[in-house]
Amino acid sequence: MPSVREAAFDLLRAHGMTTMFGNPGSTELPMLADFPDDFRYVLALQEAVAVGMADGFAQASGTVGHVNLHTAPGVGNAMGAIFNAQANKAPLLVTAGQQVRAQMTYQANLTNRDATRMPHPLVKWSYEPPRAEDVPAALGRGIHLASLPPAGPVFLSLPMDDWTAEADAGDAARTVARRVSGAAGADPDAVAALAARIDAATSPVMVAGGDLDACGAWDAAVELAEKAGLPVWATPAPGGGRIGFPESHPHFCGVLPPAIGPAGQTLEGHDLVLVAGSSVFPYYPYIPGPPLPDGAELVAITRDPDEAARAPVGDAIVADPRLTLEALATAVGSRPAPESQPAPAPAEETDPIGGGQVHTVLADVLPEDGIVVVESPSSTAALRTRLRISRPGGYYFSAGGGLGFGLPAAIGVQLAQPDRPVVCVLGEGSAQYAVTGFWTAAAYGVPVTFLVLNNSEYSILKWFAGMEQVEGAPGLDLAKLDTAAVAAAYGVSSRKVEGTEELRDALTAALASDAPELVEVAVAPGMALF
Ligand SMILES: Cc1ncc(C[n+]2csc(CCOP(=O)(O)OP(=O)(O)O)c2C)c(N)n1
Repeated sequence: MPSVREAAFDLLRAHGMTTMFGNPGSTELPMLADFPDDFRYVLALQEAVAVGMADGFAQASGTVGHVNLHTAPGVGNAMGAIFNAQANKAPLLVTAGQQVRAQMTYQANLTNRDATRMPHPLVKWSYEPPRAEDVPAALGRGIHLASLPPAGPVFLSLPMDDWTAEADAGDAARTVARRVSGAAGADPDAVAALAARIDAATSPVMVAGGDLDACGAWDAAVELAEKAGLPVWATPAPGGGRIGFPESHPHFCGVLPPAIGPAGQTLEGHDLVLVAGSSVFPYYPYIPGPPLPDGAELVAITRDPDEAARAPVGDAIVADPRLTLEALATAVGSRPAPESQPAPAPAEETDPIGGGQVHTVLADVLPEDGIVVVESPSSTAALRTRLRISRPGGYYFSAGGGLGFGLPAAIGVQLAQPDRPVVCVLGEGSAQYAVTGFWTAAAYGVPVTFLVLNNSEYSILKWFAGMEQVEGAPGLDLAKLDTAAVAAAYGVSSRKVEGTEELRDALTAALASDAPELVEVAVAPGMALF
């Protein structure tokens, strides 16, 4: 009979889940005993960083990411990152150790007394198997649930004495053999009706969301846009964790503003809005107004039933966006291409340089297959204007908005995509939420280029203060924060630069290096909107 541990690792292996992120404690050691040679354990020094790495890894690899946490306090540390993972729709298996079953009832030290309730609102399923021999089946159920749409994290609390128990060989083999797939196409009648609505519209438009990237729908989106002559907007940046349409394509118009009124105004002139792979819409801040132009209609295609149900306006089809867009591209009639948007004006030159200049340089030096992982709040808009990401899997951003995602996620993305250069673009404030990730990058030789924009303040919060008519709020300045020194202390080679020439040279060298490198650039305070 195999042990529960052998059966569990066989299952993980069968799903290609041979990378485990984690931070171990005494309650996790029995799971990690005799760690198989074909598995890789990636140590994070804090649990939120472990989850962030697993999140990036899961999204960029297309497999279920596995992160193993230390019982109650480890899960507690990880909660913000689990929140981000569910917003990112990252398929994650989150396991955590638990006290020995025999002394859980007495609440021995480190017992997580309400283990399944702890991460509950943030995960699709939270479970503690009733018996040791149920652990492999519970892991299997968790892996399938995490990856079925809408993908997201699941949580399993696993008592530490379960691993050496005997598993039933037949049950274990049947669990390992199971495959579950969830790409469901749309009802053909719904596709035909929607194609007819697109054909009948005077000026239809598409809004592309990040889930198009996750479900491999770029080609289908381009095919439909080109055939039906649709201009294409990207869904508002705060919730667009990924990019669903090539931003250098002549049909691409820009990123929709993230507030109700301005988004509605931007869509002015269109009578049918086709949203694909996004909620309607990830709004923030609150600027009221009609969500659509007068008389316009909206249809959303999403594989997330909750997104379909909660949209404030329009109809929705719950189906796989790739299959649905492919079917639509066949069914719609042809129309001429829309007028292209003019290229953006060069970024304004300032001293110190601004986010627009930084991202102009980044656009110049980033190889075509480069990936950016972005957590630079005041310069995200400028980055989207300047970079025009045009390859699938080229952009990752925290759809949940919780800081501390970017730095570890970039490490996970780079581990999943070792052949593509990864640049992690961080505000100096954002970097601080996950600095221990620098140690993992250095210790495992993960060659991420960290680009830190230092404006010595929480710029975006000062901008929000203006929006919210708040005056005199404390805690918005970050004088003397030396991120390069922090990264160097963790073993990442770091340098500080000023001006576009120094930045260009430093980034070029960092991208050519096969080790992690950090470039910290001094930038002007304030928002860089383009
Ligand atoms: C976990 C978490 N805590 C706090 C915030 C609130 N917050 C949003 S942006 C921001 C400032 C980020 O500063 P920095 O990275 O320097 O970016 P800048 O606005 O200066 O570009 C803060 C604190 C958050 N989003 N997530």
